[in-house]
Amino acid sequence: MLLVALSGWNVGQWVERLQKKMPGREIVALGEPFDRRAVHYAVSWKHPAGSLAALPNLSAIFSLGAGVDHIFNDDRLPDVPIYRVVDPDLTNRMSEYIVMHCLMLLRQTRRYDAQQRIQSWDDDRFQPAARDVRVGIMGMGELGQDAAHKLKMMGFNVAGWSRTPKTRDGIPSYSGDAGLKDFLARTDILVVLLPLTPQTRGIINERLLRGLAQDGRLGKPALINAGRGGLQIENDILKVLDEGVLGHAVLDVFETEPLPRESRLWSHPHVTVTPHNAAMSDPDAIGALVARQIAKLEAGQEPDYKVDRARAY
Ligand code: NDP
Ligand code: OXD
Repeated sequence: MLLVALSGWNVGQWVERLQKKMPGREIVALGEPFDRRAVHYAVSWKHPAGSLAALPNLSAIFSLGAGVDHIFNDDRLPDVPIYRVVDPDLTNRMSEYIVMHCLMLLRQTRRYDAQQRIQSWDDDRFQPAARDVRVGIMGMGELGQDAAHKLKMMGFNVAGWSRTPKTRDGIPSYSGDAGLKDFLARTDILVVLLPLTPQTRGIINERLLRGLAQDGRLGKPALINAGRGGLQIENDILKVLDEGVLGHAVLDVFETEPLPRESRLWSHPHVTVTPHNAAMSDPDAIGALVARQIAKLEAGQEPDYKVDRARAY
């Protein structure tokens, strides 16, 4: 039996799509009556803490997202392997978001939108070339590397920062604490695609943002965070925006989600907010992934994309 343990997403839709991908398998949603001994697998998106405990035959948990911080929030998490989403559907969605916002920053679309509203262009029509804009990606994993590759194809001058060095596509790689200062100093658009772990919590803070390049072709540096809200200190972002140290922030994720009505981020002229949907998990694509992963397990093979509990991602 597969237990569907979700909060905040449409449970009925997930059960229906998972059932289509795994006809014949018994699937139950949390909240329905079920025999706890019959559960062998669970899929989770922000499952309520403790809801996966006391399942004596549970052998694997599948995160329905790429991130797994939502799973580690459970202080009664059973000690079984956890697998996460790595899937071209989700990866493409994220790269669309990152490329789109880098291009919007490059081509200053918000400035022209504002000018359209007052029916008057200013005299400054010059647009910098993508090759003169330095994008720095924090988190060069599945999502960061794909975004880096696609941004490079668009002509941007791309580099990455990660825990361990990378050698792909000739993209300059910076790593660890030792590489951070130089990475920030060459970055005009900072793209954050890190997982939320004890090491990365609060990493997007005033000190880090003050380290971004101030000599770039966009005038002021910009931030795009599509990783997790816990990576950022929102008061610090607002402070450096107000001071003009940061030119613009594009935020898909927030310290508290949904973004509270009273947050200044909603109305700040240099902030763009989106509702944590940079790369939604599509039930068809991710349902098919879960079905493949369970088939592997039942064929005696190790499923892909196992989460390292010690690293927490
Ligand atoms: P991966 O695990 O593939 O990549 C994580 C990257 O972060 C790796 O390059 C890793 O370094 C780096 N990293 C982790 N910890 C550190 C650290 N302490 N210092 C420096 N680098 C570090 O994850 P994905 O690319 O698949 O996903 C990234 C995140 O994107 C997810 O965890 C999730 O939070 C977020 N996400 C957001 C979505 C949205 O809609 N907004 C949708 C999907 C995901 P190394 O390679 O050296 O291990
Ligand atoms: C994910 C997300 O982690 O959607 O996949 O945030």
